[in-house]
Amino acid sequence: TYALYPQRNEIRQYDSLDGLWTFVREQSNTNGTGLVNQWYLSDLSTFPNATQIPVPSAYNDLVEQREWRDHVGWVWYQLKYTPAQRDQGLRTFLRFESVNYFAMVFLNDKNVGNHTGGHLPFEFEVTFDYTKINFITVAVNNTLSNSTIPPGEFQYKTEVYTINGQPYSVYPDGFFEQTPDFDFFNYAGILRSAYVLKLGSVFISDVWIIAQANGSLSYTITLDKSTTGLTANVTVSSLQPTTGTIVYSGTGLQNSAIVQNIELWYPRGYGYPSLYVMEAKLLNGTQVIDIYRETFGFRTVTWDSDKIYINGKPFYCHGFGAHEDFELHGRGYNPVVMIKDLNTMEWMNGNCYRTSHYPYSQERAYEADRRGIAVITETPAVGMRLFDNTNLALHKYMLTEMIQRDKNHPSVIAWSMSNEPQTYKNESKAYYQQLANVSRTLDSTRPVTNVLDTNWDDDQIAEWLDIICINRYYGWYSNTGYLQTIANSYIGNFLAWKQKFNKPMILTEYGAGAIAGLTREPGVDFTEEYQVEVIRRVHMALDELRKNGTITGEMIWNFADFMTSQSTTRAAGNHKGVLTRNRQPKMAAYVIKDRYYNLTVELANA
Ligand code: E9O
Repeated sequence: TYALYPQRNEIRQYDSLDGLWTFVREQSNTNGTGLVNQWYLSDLSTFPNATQIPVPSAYNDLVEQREWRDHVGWVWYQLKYTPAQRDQGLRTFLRFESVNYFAMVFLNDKNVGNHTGGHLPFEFEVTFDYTKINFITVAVNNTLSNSTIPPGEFQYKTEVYTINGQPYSVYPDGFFEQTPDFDFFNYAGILRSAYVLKLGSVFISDVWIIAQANGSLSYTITLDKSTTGLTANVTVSSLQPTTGTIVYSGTGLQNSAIVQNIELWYPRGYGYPSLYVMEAKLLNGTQVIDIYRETFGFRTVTWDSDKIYINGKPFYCHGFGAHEDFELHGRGYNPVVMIKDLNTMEWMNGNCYRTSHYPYSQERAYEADRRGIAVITETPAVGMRLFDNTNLALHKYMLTEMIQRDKNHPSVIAWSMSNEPQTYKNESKAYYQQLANVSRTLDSTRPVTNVLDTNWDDDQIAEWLDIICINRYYGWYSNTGYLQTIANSYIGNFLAWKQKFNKPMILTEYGAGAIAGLTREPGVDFTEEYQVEVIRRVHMALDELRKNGTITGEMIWNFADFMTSQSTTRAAGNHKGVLTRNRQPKMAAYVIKDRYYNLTVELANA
């Protein structure tokens, strides 16, 4: 699989496959009726239950039927695609930015490839038939189990009474419950854009750029197949704030240099997020056979036992845990929502976010680069509880795909291996040691972290981490209603972690649920006042922990309300957002905005 974000230029072309696809839903939890009957051989639009569903989008919230929203199992997408005659002779690939969860891709009568896991891209080389309309069919299965990442419980249920000698069955035949082991709705389908990539017989399959604050630049260009006699012309020029000043030019598929007079990439508040673009021209003799242009920035992330540093300056991140989540399209990519989200983060003076709990779209990563927002990028692993070799192999694969995809983004300051795994279990120790090694082997320039909800005295993996990220909910999940206990609970807990591990720490989640408009004085849980009171108390603790060097960042949970599966603790979703699901502020948003403003000013003057 290839890592580069699709690009159109003088050489490279692609067709977008976004738009309406024919869509057929199998009944929940069938054993693949469509596969057995080879639905990919049929024109699915002729099926009586066929409809159209937009790509990109989750399908769950687009139809007014419970069975649609709560569907578990196979759905089928199909698109008719007529390749252009002039493209014969090019190599073609079907590329998907995110299909959740398991995807089988067919072109006409062939299964061209399968992919496991949402939120990371994949592509398969295909051969179109240039004499006819081609059928692109994608079968998607969203079933979660012990061996999916993220995991879920799948359970058949029966309960039979004997009444007057007759069996009386509570549940309908075949009844099952699917419960995700995580607190967000398992939105499914083709969640991000799809493409037909059109490339030459040899092409650039990867560009890996390492650019540090001292001006050191090294790059490696990988070709899709090993070929002798090809070389590359590489130039690096400024992109923002100035455009077009060439700072480096060289040749070869691999090279390194010290580049003079560069401007560094800084997160907002600390400096300007200067960007450069590397243009790689692949040459066969004098003929240019491929071009790829990748943005990047010169910056260095380091850390000691207390802090993260960006370009040698201590960096304190103040931002958000978030979700890609919105009405109607669920987790489907939408540039409108993405831009509104990033603008609102900036309005609240945030300087960072974590891609909880899966890698966000690449479009967002490029925007974070441009805006100077620091990002902790997280794999799709949330709720891990089973640390066996099957999961380890898949988890390594996902971590690798993620790092390969996002390695060139200066905004990415750390890799998070997972969120809240059950790392009080002994088996987690060896498992995470191996994962941390994968991260460091692939990318030695960024710290590796994991978001923990264990405690300092039972956690098994903190020793493998460069930065310890912790989620804590004093005053919400514990000591509910007892505001006076909050500050000391945080301070005591963080000092205990620090004493044991002596590593930089970030509070990656804290907060309280509030239903927008529900108010009461004095506040009680789920009112806007209570949310404000809790986070003010947490901020008192954070100020102390920040000033004494215990923590290097804070992120409130959550940026906005988001959808979850149904539970008695969730009222049409999780309401810990400081914004509503429609991105309108609750009272808490103004508290965060003020705090992050003050932090921005204080840190800039530090
Ligand atoms: C993960 C996030 O996806 N952390 C959860 C968030 C939440 O709001 C969820 O949305 O529930 C918090 C986990 C807190 C664990 C502490 C439980 C203590 C029980 C007494």
